Amino acid sequence: MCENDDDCDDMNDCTVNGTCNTTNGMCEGGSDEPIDTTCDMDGGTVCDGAGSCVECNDVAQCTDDGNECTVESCEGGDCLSENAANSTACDFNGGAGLCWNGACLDAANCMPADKCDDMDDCTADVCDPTDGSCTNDDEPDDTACSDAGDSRFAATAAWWIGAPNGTTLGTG
Ligand SMILES: [Ca+2]
Ligand SMILES: [Ca+2]
Ligand SMILES: [Ca+2]
Repeated sequence: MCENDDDCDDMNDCTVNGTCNTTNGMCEGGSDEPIDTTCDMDGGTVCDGAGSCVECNDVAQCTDDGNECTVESCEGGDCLSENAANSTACDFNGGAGLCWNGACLDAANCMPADKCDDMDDCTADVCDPTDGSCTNDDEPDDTACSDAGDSRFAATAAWWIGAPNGTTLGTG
């Protein structure tokens, strides 16, 4: 039961408080604050438009860690950071670098840049900048590629041997 509007404060930064109907003692009205309204609770700084205070609604609201080899994202109101794929190009003190487990390392061991290219779009060509070794593991199923020959061959082979992933072949 409320006696005045102050009693209708739900202590939530992301809701517009209702007002007290003194006739029946009920709080009435109230709504969610618009998305991106500033808030300070639950570890968040912006309202999600649905009454919750979250870290982000968009990745632009996440702090950039200044590291090219980590990829920030905003998912479910949380700022996340994942390592960029190994062998992604980066700036190593102004020179060529490669990302390796989230850090930018000198690419000297991996020169020229196409050192590990096996000419197959359906394998990920990864050069380890710590020792220059190459790996060319298969890309996950359904990774886009331009070299139709290789991908079709792989798909056909999977079909004929009845591999479980053959079930996805109907779309291609
Ligand atoms: Ca409120
Ligand atoms: Ca980053
Ligand atoms: Ca390749």
